[in-house]
Amino acid sequence: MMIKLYDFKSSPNCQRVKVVLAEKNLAYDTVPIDLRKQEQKTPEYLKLNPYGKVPVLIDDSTVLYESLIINEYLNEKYPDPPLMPKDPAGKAKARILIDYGMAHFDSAYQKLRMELMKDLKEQSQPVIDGAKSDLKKLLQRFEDEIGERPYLMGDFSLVDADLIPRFTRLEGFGVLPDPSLPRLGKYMERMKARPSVKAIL
Ligand SMILES: N[C@@H](CCC(=O)N[C@@H](CS)C(=O)NCC(=O)O)C(=O)O
Repeated sequence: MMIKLYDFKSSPNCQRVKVVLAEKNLAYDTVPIDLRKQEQKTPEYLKLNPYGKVPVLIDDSTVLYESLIINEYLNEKYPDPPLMPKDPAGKAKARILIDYGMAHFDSAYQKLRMELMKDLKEQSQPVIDGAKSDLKKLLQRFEDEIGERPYLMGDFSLVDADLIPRFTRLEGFGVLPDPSLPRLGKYMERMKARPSVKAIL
C-alpha cells in the first residue's frame, strides 16, 4: 500500500486531506508542488489532474483529485476510525454542513480574502467590514449546530476536517474568535489541540 499526496503546504484544499490522513493514521509520501512556479500546470501534472490544481492523491493505482471527494474516498477505503455517520440521514446532514461551509460561505469568504490580498492602500474598509459582518452571520449556523457537542456532528467527522482550513483562515482574517460566537471559539480550541490539526497550522 502506497499513498502519495501532491501538496502545496499552505493550500487549504491540501490541508483538509492531510487532516484526514493523520486522523486515519495513514502513512504517505508528499510530492511538493510549487504553485508559484506553476508546477500544477505542467503536462505531466495535468495528466493526474486535468484541472491543474492541488491536491492530487494517488493510492496504489487510483489517482484522485478534488479534496472533498478524496476525503470521502479515504473514509470509505480506510474505515478506521469512521469519520462519517453510518446512517443515510446522518451522512446527508454531514454533507449539508460541508456544502454550506464550502458553497454557501464562499462568496463572503472570497470577497474578504480578495480585499485583504490587495495592497493596504487599495483596500476598502467598507468592503472588509461588509464581508466580515456577512461571515459572522453565516457562522451563526455553526455556533447553533455545535450546541453542547464537541464537534459539528457530535463525534469528530469529515465535516470538521473539511471545514477547519476555512476556520483557521477566518482566525487569520480577524473574523474569529468572536465574543458573539462562544461555542465556535471553544470548538476551535478543541480542534487546534488535535495532533492532525496542529500538524497543518
Ligand atoms: N475544488 C478543488 C480546489 C483545488 C484548488 O483550488 N487548489 C488550489 C490551491 S488551494 C490550487 O491548486 N490553485 C492553483 C491554480 O488554480 O492554479 C479541491 O477541493 O481540491
